[in-house]
Amino acid sequence: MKILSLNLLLLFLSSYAFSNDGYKLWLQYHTIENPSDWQKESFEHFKINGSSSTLDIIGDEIQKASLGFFQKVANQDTNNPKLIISKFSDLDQQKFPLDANKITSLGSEGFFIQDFDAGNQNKATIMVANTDIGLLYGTYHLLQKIQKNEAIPAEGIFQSPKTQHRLLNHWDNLDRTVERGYSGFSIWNWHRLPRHIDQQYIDYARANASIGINGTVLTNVNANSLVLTPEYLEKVKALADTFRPYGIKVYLTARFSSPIEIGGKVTADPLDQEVQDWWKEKAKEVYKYIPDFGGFVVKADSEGQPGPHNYGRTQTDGANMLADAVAPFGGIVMWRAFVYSEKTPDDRHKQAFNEFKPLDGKFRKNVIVQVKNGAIDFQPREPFHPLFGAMPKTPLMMEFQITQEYLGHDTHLAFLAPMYEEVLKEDTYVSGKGSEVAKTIDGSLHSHTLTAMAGVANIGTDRNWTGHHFHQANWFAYGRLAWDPYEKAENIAEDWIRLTFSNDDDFVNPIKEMMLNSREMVVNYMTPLGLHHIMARSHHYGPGPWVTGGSRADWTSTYYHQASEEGIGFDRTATGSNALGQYAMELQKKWGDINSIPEEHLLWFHHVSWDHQLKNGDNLWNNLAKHYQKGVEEARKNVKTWESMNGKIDDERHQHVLSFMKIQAEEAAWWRDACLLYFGQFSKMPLPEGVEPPKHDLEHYINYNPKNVPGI
Ligand code: BDP
Repeated sequence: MKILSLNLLLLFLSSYAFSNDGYKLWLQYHTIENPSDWQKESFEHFKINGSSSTLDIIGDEIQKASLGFFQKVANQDTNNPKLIISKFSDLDQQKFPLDANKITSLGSEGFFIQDFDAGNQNKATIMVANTDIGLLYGTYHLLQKIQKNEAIPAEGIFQSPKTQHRLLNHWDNLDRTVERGYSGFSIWNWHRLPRHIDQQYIDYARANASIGINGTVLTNVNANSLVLTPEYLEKVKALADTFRPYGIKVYLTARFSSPIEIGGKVTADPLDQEVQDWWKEKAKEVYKYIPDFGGFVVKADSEGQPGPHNYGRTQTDGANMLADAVAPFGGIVMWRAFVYSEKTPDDRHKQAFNEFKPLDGKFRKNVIVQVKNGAIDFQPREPFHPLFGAMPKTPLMMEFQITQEYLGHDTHLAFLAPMYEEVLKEDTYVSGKGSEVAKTIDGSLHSHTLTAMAGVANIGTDRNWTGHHFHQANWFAYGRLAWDPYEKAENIAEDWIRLTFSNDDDFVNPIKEMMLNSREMVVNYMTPLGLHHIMARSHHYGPGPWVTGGSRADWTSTYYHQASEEGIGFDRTATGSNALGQYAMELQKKWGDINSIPEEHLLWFHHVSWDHQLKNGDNLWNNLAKHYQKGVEEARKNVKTWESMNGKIDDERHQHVLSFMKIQAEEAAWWRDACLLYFGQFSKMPLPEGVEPPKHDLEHYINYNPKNVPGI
């Protein structure tokens, strides 16, 4: 009997060890082999000064971590604590004298952790902050350090976020579909709210807090004014109350025509007094429900959304009206610069710049202009948006897309930190050399105090949140870069792997390399050498270089690649649309010259003949074909690498990722074959050696159209 139960126990333990659905994200708290005395002691004797719901969360987190790390229950020890977590104001400063100025400079979200030795009695690790939320961030930081088996450096850890508002943007609709969402439905169950608070809301807040995200925009930028009605504000309040102890504020998208749709007004003209008053009253109402409501995000005059243009007004007229409404309550307005129209007869690349640059300095103090990383639309690679170097008098925030609308949706592994990093590091030259985009985002370049970053979320009801297990890393990476836009993609990848999977270097190193190369791999098999927007129509999944015609030229592929027998690429130099003229002279010179432009941007800015010789001495067509082939080979290699990791992590996640990687390898070939067949009609050149011939003819690929692709 005893033997049987022991066997059962072993069976249970082994199936537990080999199954992991990924729900716990990077908060696995897996067992630490050979923990140090310090690690164990801190958990056996910790003390939290004060009481609040946030401090309770800290206590719970330490318990969870202790059980996971050491299979031990952690204990509060008020007499002889080895880990003291305290607001500075609650710390016994006689025992632990700290530099008050230094602590003040942590601000409201920073933390300080140091091993402190003031004689035998007072040896302890101290974590201090000015607020409970600072302590929560400190706790997650410390627990992550422990999980990674890292020691606290002698000088301590002194951290505070470099941007003020670090937000997820959910493109979630009230019916729970998610625009460009590939991981199930929206996690906001509006129908059950406000009476049912799902555990997932709490887990969501916890995950975000653990990487420093402090705001969430609950609703789609293609907005529904219904969310501003009392019925929905009740629901929004329930979410805000749930998130508050985790330091997360709630924001909503404001549909510009709301005064008409839910206010009974005849106009939404921003200069109309009644409309202005309506928004002021609406803001007052929202703040009654949610006193710390963050503010509004607005998509106006873009892709059919209403906006100030409907009334012949400017983007400033619209933004400032909303800003005035939320200002008395400390709210902000994030006004999107993603404004373009098929009726404007100019390169789509140029339109936002042309519209916003003249408005520099004309926005209210609580407005920040939200700019996508590139001028077109979240492509696998885009040059940075020229607005980042053009509006010194206006706070600008970065909008990254975490969900992979144009990078293979949920099944294609693409670690996005290198892409984010690439843009943040670019020099705009707006204030001379050294004007990196990151310095605009953290406000340091033009001394702005209102700073922010937004990431379009990739989260849904899938058990592992993000579809592909590795796409959790993109949520994680986004949070880390919003906290510190100067962070290195490499460190982020390594941390994520260690926290999520394993500390085994034989796993960490090859997988880190795979992750760091993955975005470039996707560029190779989708849009090498500066190609862009050649995805299938509407759902953007799979290749569609043949997409042409229809209601809008700027939603077709032929508009962007301009392929003909003469060559390929969009001429954005002075001989073409001159979008290049929107960048600094230094860049105009470098990028304007076909021989000095980095090849990764070549076809973005130049129309290039097929036989043009690139730096490696080979012609454009051969280079293009080889990029496609390389991408396919890398995707196949990843399958092998991942297979060789069998047994190093739990089977469940291993199998899940493996099947996705096989899809990716297959579809990389789909991309290569379709694009090379299509472009080959124009180049009329044979495939170079080493590039596999396509499996089917072009017709086959044109006719292949996957049905019911999610996320539209
Ligand atoms: C594009 C998407 C579209 C979004 C739009 C936006 O295709 O679904 O609504 O961006 O950012 O990438 O407003």
